[in-house]
Amino acid sequence: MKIGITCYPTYGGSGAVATELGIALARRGHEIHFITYQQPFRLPAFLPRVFFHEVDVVRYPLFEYPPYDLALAVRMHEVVREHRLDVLHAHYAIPHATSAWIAREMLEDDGTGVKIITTLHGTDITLVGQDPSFQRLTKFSIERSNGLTAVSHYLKQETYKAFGCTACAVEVIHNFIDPAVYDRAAYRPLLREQVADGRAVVMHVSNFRPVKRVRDIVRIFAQVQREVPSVLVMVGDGPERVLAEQEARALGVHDVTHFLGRIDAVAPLLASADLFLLPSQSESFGLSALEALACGVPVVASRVGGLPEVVNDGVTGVLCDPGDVDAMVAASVGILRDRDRWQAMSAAAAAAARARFAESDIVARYEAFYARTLG
Ligand code: GMT
Repeated sequence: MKIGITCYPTYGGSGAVATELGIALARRGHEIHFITYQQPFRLPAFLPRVFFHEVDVVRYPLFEYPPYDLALAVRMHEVVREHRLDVLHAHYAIPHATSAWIAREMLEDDGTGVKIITTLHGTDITLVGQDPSFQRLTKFSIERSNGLTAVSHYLKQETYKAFGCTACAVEVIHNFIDPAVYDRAAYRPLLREQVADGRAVVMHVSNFRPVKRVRDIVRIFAQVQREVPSVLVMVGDGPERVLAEQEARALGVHDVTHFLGRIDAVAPLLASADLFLLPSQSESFGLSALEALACGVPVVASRVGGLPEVVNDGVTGVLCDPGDVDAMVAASVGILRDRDRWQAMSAAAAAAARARFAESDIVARYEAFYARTLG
């Protein structure tokens, strides 16, 4: 098949999933065309059967807000025509599904028959997409897609609840990991050797948006390190990084908290971690939690959204109410202090990630979904 993929190319779970899906599909013989404003962050420079088409947005004095969604639609239209794409796969509804719809309308007389598949990732449904300025357009774009997938059962239900499009068949296809990449045994524990000095490594990876509750992470860690000698490693960057740094100083743990900034390849870091914290306010799936589990890292997270579909409470990690810092401290200390429990959880985490979220199984489900949508 010839598949166009549009996603947010910068740091974030939906861009990571879209890119890794494209790479895996190309490995299986499909031709993949990424259409976006920047080379996706997890896309290496050259791969056979993988192409990148940059969307250029013209700057014009009248355009206080340059219309990216229109430029994207035009680029999609061009790429579909030139490369005879079968599928346009939009990751994150706003504005990608809308631009795909415009492109398909423009192609109506060309006989290309391109189909639009939209994958709903999270805040496109739970937050931004429901804003009154977007709600009707999100609903319209969802309803006009030829195929819809959601990354969790929770998100599928939220889609029906928020948009009432019960006539849409939303297929749940969970996110995935490559077991060869997210493998604790594959990496030398450099981080452990260089920063931990015999202490436990507590880790968080995200884009530091308010929904991640990054200050809670520092608060949890500040109490945990009093009970278990440990260091906190914060990977990523975003609007609340400064607040997290301030919190670390205020709580006197800045010397044992390491902010590493944005790092593309997180698996080698996760392979050094003893515990992963994800105390988000909402999370439709929690790709970073899955990546941690696959590396044998038990996860302490919020019992929200799709996280219970990823973390098996009491077996591969512990789920607590969002904002319940004390419960998360108790859960973290309980895991880190008991070596036998940690070993059991770590092994269960790596095994569950492989059994339920292996790349080969999930990518095959996308292939089958494309084939069904194309009829
Ligand atoms: O929906 C978002 O907020 C953005 C998106 C992203 O690009 O990071 O995150 C969502 O998609 C990820 C990949 O499917 C999921 O793992 C995240 O849980 C989800 N984020 C939220 O629901 C807050």
